[in-house]
Amino acid sequence: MEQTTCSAIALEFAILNLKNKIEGESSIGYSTAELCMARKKQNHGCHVAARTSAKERLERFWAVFEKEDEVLICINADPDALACSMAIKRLLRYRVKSVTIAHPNEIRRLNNVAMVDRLKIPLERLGSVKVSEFSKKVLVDSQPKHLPVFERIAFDAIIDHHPLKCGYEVPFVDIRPQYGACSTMLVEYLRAANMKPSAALATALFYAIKVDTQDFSKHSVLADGISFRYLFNVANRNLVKKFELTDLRRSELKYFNVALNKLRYSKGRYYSHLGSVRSPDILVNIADFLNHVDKIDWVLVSGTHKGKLVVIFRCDGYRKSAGKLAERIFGAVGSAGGHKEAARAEVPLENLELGDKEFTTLALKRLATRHMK
Ligand SMILES: [Mn+2]
Repeated sequence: MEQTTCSAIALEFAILNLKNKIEGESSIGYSTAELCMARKKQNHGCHVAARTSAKERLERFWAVFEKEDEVLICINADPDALACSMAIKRLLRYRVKSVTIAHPNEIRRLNNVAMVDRLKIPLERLGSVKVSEFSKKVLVDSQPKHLPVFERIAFDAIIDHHPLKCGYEVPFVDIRPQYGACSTMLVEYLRAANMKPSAALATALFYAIKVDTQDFSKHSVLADGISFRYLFNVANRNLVKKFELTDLRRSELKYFNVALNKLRYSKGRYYSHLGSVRSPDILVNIADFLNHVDKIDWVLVSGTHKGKLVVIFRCDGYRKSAGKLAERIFGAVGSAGGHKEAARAEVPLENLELGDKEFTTLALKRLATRHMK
């Protein structure tokens, strides 16, 4: 919440300064179009709305559909794609006979499951619908080249923000890679259509922009900030917080007990080996949790999964490198690496030459201490 408010305020300044400039020219993001036009000259055959306003893009998008159409929206389900599909469904309401959203991937990430459940987003698995029974197909937040299943579908419209991959003949294409989130583009479509998003739609789009721009710490453009600010008052930010927080299964809570029971502290460092775990993801949750503790410089949490020792490293990343430490300790016997503040190692248990001894928190501590000052 605090973070949201901060970014919103910072953005508001930027937006106020540039508001007039932007409102003067209602189209943002030509560079893709120009890039694509250049590629078109190289016979790549790619149509993009070049130098068009949001209103013109909307009209051209709408022109693809007819009243009797049964529309299939294909997505590779992540928050941005989910939000975009909801927005397209809204854009096409009363304009077509039906709209179905389908995704080929299983939604496993709990944050995404929470989003789908709580916003009641109606979804089908792509494998269980008959693509040929739909008269129009739309691809959003992805391009045909991203997935073989998408490549086999003849799309009528593509809206995306990933790097442009030409080479398909599609009646309507709007690809703007400079945008931080595809949802930003869809907010522009909704605004051009004078459609005020419902709380559920606004919440989805707001969350999507947050996720894809990593709270504006990753690449984004002013347009992302404008859409974000536009959604700010409509979106339910408590619900967004809930999506962000949801990353634990009830069945995983018991591992916290184990982790705290096995915890060892030494010289500002926490070590804990959990033994066998059902998924290594829980090691990440526990390492992140221990990293909340004051005056702790390093957190090393390990567990075994499918014949491998998995070790999660956390530190502040200031004059320390978790990635380098992970490599020094485990690089010779397994795969290890990561960033300054977070790293991971995976080692086949046989490489640890444990004999008939069990790996323990003490063994983890000894291994690590050898490579730490
Ligand atoms: Mn995206």
